[in-house]
Amino acid sequence: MREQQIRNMSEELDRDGFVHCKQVLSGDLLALAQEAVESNLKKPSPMAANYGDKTNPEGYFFHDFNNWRRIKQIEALFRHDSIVSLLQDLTRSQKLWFFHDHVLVKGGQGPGTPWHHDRPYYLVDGPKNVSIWIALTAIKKNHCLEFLRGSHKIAKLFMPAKFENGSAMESKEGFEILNDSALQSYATSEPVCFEMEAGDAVVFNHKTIHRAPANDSNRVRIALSLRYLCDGATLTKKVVNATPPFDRMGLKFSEGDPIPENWFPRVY
Ligand SMILES: O=C(O)CCC(=O)C(=O)O
Repeated sequence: MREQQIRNMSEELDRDGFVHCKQVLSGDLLALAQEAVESNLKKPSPMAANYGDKTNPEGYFFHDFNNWRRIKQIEALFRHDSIVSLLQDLTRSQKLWFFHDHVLVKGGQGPGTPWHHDRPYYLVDGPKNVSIWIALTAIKKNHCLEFLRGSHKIAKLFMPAKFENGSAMESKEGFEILNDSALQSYATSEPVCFEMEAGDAVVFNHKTIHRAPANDSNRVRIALSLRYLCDGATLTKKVVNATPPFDRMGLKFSEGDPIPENWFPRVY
């Protein structure tokens, strides 16, 4: 029964570019993830940012990245068998590396996140790379991530959008602008979103186009996204302002190099 369900979910991820996974974390593991975020909020890294609307002091959108080396709860989570084996089953990848963690906390009237896909923000490429975006609070369908079905199969790179105002970053050869008409032509169906309980997750391909609406509820929306690399992953310079900026942190590489495990640990 469970095997069949996982097989269906894996097919869904392959076909649609995303899949909703119920109760990935519960009990002590959910508490561990909540502790990790609290610890991050108390001691943000120099890369942390708040993309809140400056005219609205109530609204904020806190981000921070790549804190697993100093926040041990994050490392315990990304190596935990319940997450690793789920991703192994869903991606059917023979290898899995950890890329980075991303804490996202949206409170008050925290702003929406523009349509984008993650690949152009990352200096890694690969057909199966995924993020597991875990809700650490219950999130209503109208405040959760929304996905364009099948958009991971569009063979294009879209210019990253600035999270603070939704505008496209600089222009760069090889990257297209994801404006309304492009979105209309690529959306084969209505965007898909999910009602999430704390501990539910959505696993999505780094190439899947997604966005999130503003948090106009009176509840803080807390998520921890763990980003992984799968079979076929390589380093790439086809990136705009890499996030996290591993190149500016000292990672030297040539196009197509294999994944350096001293930067991105292998988890199986
Ligand atoms: O949480 C959000 O609002 C956006 C998150 C996102 O785009 C991502 O995790 O890739």
